[in-house]
Amino acid sequence: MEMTFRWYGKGFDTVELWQIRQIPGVTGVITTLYDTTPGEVWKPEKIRALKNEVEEAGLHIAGIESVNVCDAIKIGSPDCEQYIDNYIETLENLGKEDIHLVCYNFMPVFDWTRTELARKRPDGSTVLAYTQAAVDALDPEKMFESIAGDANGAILPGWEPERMARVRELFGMYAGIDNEKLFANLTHFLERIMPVCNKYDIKMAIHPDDPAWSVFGLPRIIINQENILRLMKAVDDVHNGVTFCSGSYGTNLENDLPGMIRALKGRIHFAHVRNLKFNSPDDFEESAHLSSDGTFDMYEIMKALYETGFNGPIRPDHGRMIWGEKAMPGYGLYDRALGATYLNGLWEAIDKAAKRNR
Ligand code: DNO
Repeated sequence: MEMTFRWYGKGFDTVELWQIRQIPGVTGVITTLYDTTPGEVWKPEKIRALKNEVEEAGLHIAGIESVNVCDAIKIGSPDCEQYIDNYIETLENLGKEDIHLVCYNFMPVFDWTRTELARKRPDGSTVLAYTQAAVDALDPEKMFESIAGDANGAILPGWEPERMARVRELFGMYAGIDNEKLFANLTHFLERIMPVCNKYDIKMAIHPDDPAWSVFGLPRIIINQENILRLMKAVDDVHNGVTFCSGSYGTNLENDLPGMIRALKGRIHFAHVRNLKFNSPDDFEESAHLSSDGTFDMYEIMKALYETGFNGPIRPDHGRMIWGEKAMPGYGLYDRALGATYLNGLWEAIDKAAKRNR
């Protein structure tokens, strides 16, 4: 595996590349062109400039998170073929720049959903949190305002203000789309892009829906082992793969995370590893990465990745806001750096133990 760190790009991220470079063991960044809108073709010059900037800082681009899929493709509206062509062109431009991993999601309207961006924990840190009761009480159109208010001025990934201004319209567009239709549109999209992925060896890695169930009555499909395996079989090409996000699949306590990793052997191309602390099955908060701070056994998660021969990038995921840092919620420097260090420690121990027992 390679330890990496998400970076939103200069001007969007409070963290700088030179700081990432100083986190022990981190060699790559997971980045994006944050100022592109879903559906737009990524220009070769912009990709090249981003790549140069990262390389000048002594790092490399380990993957893109995300090339967002626009709603037309998810809905399968008449203009979707044109948008798929645009996506293919973006992939081609990335492939030509030697970029071989793309994370994306297929969640309608909202990307990940949290109800609090700054819940205070007993140690004074603040974290993102989710309570089902809060979602049930909220009008979806108010969701954006309630999220934006706490965002420290940052634009959150997947919550672009231009899209959120059209929330009512977006809901209307998804009116006839149920889980099966969404699944069929996803399969169609993957079938169309597989040739370019094969040509440039680009591994597509679908990010799970977060939380892993339907919110506001919208369809959601990438939520459990059964559905993700169904998708792997439906387009049975190694370039159709998975972002294994422990914090997203883990929102549903019925998901056996190490078991899922084993079942997906060979198809996980990217891993987001973080912990959650459940106060009840309907209320969780994003704790520190350490096993004892949350509900998941992080050792077992890392061990399952190790034992299945995972060799893609891992990144620590959302961190707590600590030490007075002001940053995009979940994406400060300090706690994610602690997360990376902890995950590296687990990996080293697992690796050494495995080699000794051989
Ligand atoms: C949240 C992230 C997601 C993720 C996308 C992938 O912080 O994990 O926004 O990047 O869903 O497309």
